[in-house]
Amino acid sequence: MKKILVIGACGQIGSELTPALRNVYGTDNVVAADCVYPLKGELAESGPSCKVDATNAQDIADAVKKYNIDAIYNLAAILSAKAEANPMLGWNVGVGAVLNCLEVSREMGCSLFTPSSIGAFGPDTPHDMTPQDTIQRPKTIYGVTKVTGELLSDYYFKRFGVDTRSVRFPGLISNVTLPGGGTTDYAVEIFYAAVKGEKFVCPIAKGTYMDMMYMPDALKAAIDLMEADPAKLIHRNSFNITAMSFEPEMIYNEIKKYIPDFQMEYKYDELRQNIADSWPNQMDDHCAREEWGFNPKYDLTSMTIDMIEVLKKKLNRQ
Ligand code: AKB
Repeated sequence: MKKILVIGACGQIGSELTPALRNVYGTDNVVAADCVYPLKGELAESGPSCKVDATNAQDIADAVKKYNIDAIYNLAAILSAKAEANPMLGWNVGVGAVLNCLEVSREMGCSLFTPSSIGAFGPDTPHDMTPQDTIQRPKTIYGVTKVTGELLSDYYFKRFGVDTRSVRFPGLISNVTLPGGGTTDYAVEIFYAAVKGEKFVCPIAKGTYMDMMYMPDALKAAIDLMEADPAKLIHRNSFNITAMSFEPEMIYNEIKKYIPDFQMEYKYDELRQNIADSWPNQMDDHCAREEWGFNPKYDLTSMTIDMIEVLKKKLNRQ
């Protein structure tokens, strides 16, 4: 059985990917690691955990050695808007951590999953049906780190044979851990406001389309890609994947079907709006579908129903 290290286990993706991996590979085979230690609650109680600061290569190497790890999911990230406010931090985590994981993987024989993002594209990229292989000239430090991570990961695969794989995640909508510092965060925050009965102030302008995905589909994608037959992978770093594309008015109207009193006003945030305008409206993800069977389950309607149901329970708003 694979032994897996999840770095950034307490974040938006890690807090759900770790239990999902434990379900597949067994609790003892999935080590939850984060720079904030000790871990608390379910993550700490349901399996092994340790401290890993991904900007410190020795931390990663020690964990790999101690737990006999053969696959790493590196989820350490500073999201787009937050990285723009602190570019050095964005670079150190976005590239430093990736390079550390690549080196440890090379030396210790691990496979490595590192998420890329729609942020790896920029204003010169075709915005509609954004191709898998196309212009990548992002104007954010987050995007620069994502493109660098993609290139380094392909380099380590070709040069050293490290089994690196990655997806370009769209905005991820989830109900366990809030994102924070991202451009697509509004699509999570809008649900919390609606379920709490609060008016939502939308930081993204009407008509701004971005790719999105519900977390269960993102988790399945990450696990499926790492299980995919390497002989079938033409691409590796990174695959376009998307489940839906919408603009704020569409998600607002969908939520209103179930919470009719819900209100939203627009007050756009210049930084986030500029970033959103530079990202694709909708990516073409046929390579992921053909090469490893990517096939998301949730669309805007089914995600909205599930999000509202789960958040009503979580926030005691039955
Ligand atoms: C962000 O908005 O920064 C992230 C992303 C799309 O990579 N959610």
